[in-house]
Amino acid sequence: MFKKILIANRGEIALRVLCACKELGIRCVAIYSEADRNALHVRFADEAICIGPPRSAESYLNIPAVISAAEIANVDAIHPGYGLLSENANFAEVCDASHVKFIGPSPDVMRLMGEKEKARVAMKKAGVPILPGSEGVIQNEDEALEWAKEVGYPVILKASAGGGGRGMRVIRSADELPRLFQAAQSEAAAAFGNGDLYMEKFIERPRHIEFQVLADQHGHVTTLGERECSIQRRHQKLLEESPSVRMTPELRKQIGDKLQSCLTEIGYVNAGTVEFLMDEDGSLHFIEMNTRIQVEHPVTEMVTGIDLVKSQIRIAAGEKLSGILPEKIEMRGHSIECRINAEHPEKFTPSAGKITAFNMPGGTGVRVDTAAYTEGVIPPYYDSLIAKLITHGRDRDEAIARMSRALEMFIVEGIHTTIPLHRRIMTNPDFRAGEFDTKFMERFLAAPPM
Ligand code: MV4
Repeated sequence: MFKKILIANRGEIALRVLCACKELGIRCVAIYSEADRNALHVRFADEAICIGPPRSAESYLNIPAVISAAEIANVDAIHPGYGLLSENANFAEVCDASHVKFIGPSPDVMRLMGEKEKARVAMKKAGVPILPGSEGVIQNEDEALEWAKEVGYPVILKASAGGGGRGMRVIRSADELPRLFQAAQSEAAAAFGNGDLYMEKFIERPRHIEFQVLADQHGHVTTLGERECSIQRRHQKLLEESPSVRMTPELRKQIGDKLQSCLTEIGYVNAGTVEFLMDEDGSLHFIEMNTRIQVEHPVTEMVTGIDLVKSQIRIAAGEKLSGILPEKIEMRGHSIECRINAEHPEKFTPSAGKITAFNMPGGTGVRVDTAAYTEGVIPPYYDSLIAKLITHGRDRDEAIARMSRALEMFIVEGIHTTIPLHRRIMTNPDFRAGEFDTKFMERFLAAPPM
């Protein structure tokens, strides 16, 4: 096992990784920017190294600075958390060259999944269902018109180097295709330095459902059920749950088996998330794969009882899944996560500043992942997620009841947060009935508050 790990992240996920290291008896090294001197991940780490000024580009995203810290502290491995450098294949390659284990898949596999069009082909080969669409990258407008005719309108153009909703265009008829093709191509080229596009049939009101996987270095892959992530706004998830109310044991097993053979074939190693869209008929279609631990991983931990971050570290150290996981993985009850962001609950504008009062809820079935504290300062430079409130119950109704009362008992003063928004979502009849899709928040925010 590793003796010392560097945590290349901040905020709640840096603390989450720190917890895993402590439980495994591994020393941890925090890195921090000048804005994070008083952060909890610094306080609780065994060592801490300041790596630069507040802006991420000059600190947490500065590869030479991160690698220098790893060398000075003489660590065996680096855990990247989510965001920041977590899906940067070049960073993983520099780690390899510096003889520091990057806790994640190989750079080659990260690159494959980073090219969305190639990931689609890889999944299709293994029998994972994908949407009807183009084969390979689309070179020009004429090719796009041909594919659209074959697939049938409406279609969606996506950037191969994109993901997470950037650089997409929905096309409803041939006459608007040339203009939107050009727009998508230049947007992708500007945003990702690569204008490659591909096309899919467009699903009007999908649900976003993702599968959690764990894969070791010995060719073993396990799936740990799914998460429902349809409650989002502008591609930012607000609330996630596991299991999905629309999933059946048959569909879960069918998709799980296909993913197992696909990821074994590819040589995937690490925790990972495979994203699907569910159409109106309840069928799943692969869209993309994320090679990192995700923000919403706790809901899977709550229903499976498996510590995903400890699993990542043990996998990276060479342990087999058979030694990490129980013989039979049982899914128990239902879990929901509310993302608490330092934002105005209606305007969604960032709200940085000092927290003047802070009370975390607790009690049966309640978990809070956070690095916030009374008198702590939320800097304006980073992601606005300040806490994750997670509940677990025998069933969905109990998880919702626990969430409602936990949200009432969660006090954050001095800054605006999304807590009031979540309190309102908990009372929404469609949410309570499990009747929603990715357009839920648009409808919810358009309706007058109750
Ligand atoms: C789609 C789609 C409809 N049809 N693809 C947005 C984020 C990116 N990961 C994929 N996205 C979408 N792809 C087809 N073929 C609708 C979306 C989409 C969406 C997907 C998941 C969660 C929220 C979303 C919000 C708007 C659009």
